[in-house]
Amino acid sequence: MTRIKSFLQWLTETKLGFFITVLVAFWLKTYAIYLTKFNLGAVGSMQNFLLLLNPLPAGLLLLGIGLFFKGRKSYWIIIVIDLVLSLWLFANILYYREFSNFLSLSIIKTSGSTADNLGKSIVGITHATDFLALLDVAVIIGLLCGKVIKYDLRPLKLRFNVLVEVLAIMMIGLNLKMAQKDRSGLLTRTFDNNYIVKYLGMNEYAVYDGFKTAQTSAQMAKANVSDLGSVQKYLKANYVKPNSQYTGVAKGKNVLVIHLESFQQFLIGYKWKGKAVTPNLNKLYHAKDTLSFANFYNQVGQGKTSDAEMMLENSLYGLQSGSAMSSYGTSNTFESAPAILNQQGGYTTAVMHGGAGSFWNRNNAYKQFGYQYFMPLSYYQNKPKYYIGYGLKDKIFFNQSIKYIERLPQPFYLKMITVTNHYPYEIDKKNQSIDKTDTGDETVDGYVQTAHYLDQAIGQLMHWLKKTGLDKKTLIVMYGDHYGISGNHHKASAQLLKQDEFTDFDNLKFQRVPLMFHMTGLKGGIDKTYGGEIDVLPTLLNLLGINDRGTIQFGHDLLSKQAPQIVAQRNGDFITPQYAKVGGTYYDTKTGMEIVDPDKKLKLHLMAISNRVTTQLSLSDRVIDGNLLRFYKPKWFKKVKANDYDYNKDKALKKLFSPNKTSLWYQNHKKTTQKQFKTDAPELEK
Ligand code: GP9
Ligand code: MN
Repeated sequence: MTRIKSFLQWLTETKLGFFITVLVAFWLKTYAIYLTKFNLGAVGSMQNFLLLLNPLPAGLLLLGIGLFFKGRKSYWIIIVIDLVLSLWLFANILYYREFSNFLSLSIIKTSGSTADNLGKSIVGITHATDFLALLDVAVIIGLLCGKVIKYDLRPLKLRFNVLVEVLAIMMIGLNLKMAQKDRSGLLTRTFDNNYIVKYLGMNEYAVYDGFKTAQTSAQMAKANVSDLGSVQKYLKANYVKPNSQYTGVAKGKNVLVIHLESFQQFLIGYKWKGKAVTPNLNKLYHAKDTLSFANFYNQVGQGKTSDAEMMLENSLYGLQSGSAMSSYGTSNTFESAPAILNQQGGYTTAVMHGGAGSFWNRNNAYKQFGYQYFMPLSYYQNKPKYYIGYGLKDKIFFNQSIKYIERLPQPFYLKMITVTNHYPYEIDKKNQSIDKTDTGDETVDGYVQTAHYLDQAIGQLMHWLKKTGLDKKTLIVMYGDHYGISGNHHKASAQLLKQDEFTDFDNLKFQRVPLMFHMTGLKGGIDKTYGGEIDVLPTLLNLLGINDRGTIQFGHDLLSKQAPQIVAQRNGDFITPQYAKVGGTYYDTKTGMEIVDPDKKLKLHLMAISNRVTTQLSLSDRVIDGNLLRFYKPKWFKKVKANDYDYNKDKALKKLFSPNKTSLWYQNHKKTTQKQFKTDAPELEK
């Protein structure tokens, strides 16, 4: 008893005791708020441990500043710092509720009107429990004023105060190290701000983001109109005329882009134990009204999915490191597919994805792209059994998307991003309907299983499209975003392909992913032209008959007779129908053999291709890191203003569900088509 008493006395009557009280209150409160107010989704012991730990080092560092002061001042400085940190936490709670993202200085600086919008609705979105973020500060002030906490006017030793700060910095370092170990590329790839907060903490995120912003704005400040001039000059000199036979064949049709997660070309036609892994996609691939590309390559870098999206929406490459959508998606000017289609063809534009809206900074980047609707996970009913890995299982996702698709005013441009076929390729027993492969490589063997699941989900969606007649009004575009099996699995890849070996050249060819354009009446076939993700937008715009001559796009119409067929990889490697380059080595594409001693002429030729590839990549980088499109003002294009878009669920759905004569729902006598979606998803069985 006396022990407790003397401990309480220490807490309330010494300066150090006061400091510890404030620190522990701040720490535990932040942790409680992490768990209840944010959707950080910590899984596994390491993530949970770091989540618990991470408010502590920053608290120690910042509150510790107060220790350097003397007397009563020291107490009040600690309280002011605590109050500032707590207000920051409070503001984050509100901001997160609206935008599923964290506050950063760049957001505060660049989007005054976002803050305005928030300001207007601040009362509406505040919950009573949010004040938990400020409660401890109020209590401590009360205790101090009520003299329960007594001032201890003795100064602490300077050496001690410095030690506290050093300890805090060491803890931050250790935290960072553990986080990097658990999630490599955490700070370089920037896939999700949620992850940075989860691993490192909210204040660390703010610092990190401030640093990134300073870096990007320095680059931007250096750029000027003449940089745009050199890009335009290059694009003009290398212009590829689209194939006029295909111009406008899909004019006025809806466009449904289906993003096939981690889906590689080799899966098409692939059989395991006598069973086709992707029967539905195989059928589609070979259908007479599908234009399929057999030599279509992914060209992503570290930004993976987001790089694929960047290329498809803008015909701009991802960046050499990190994700362009994460680093530049909030601030850059773009001339993207949704905005072009909306302005030139009256399209309604939307993205649906059963994963977190903050991933790859989608909830900001899509606004800059001009997407009118973005329906991430928060628009869907979620249950533990519906969810795996990064989002809703594809069948559940499609099933729940019907009610939104059928309400979209037509013509629409809709992108649906699947996610079940994602590393580590795990799916629960009930959803397994093909055996795993038997290479013995754990990360590889589940791949056919999740791919098979994705294929079934696609089959179900296609069935619904047919039943509702929407297929006749829609151009369906399907593409695989990037490899599923990385270059670290040569042995298992050789086994899958039934080859004796798997060379670096094989790995380059492994980067092929499907690209299909499917539409009733389309003159289809399997096209062997070499191309990549950068080329999808120009090809699509030509099919839709939308003239975009002069837009800054690095790709070209894949159906063009003049297609140069040089496919760049983000690291400068390339492949053409004749030659390929991987690292420093050149290959003969047809034989897969190394070109050991090229003659002078060939050498020059290879160098020329290589130069062309690197020039193109660096010019595209310049467009993004210099934000060059802000200088580009074609007459026909109205600049996108991010603030015109609001992905708040209630507001968006109110608008979407107000009857529109051009929607499928309206045309179906104002009845839902949900029943026409047949699924065997075991999670939905009664
Ligand atoms: C998550 C998803 C995954 O939303 O799109 O991205 P990836 O890891 O494939 O880049
Ligand atoms: Mn992906």
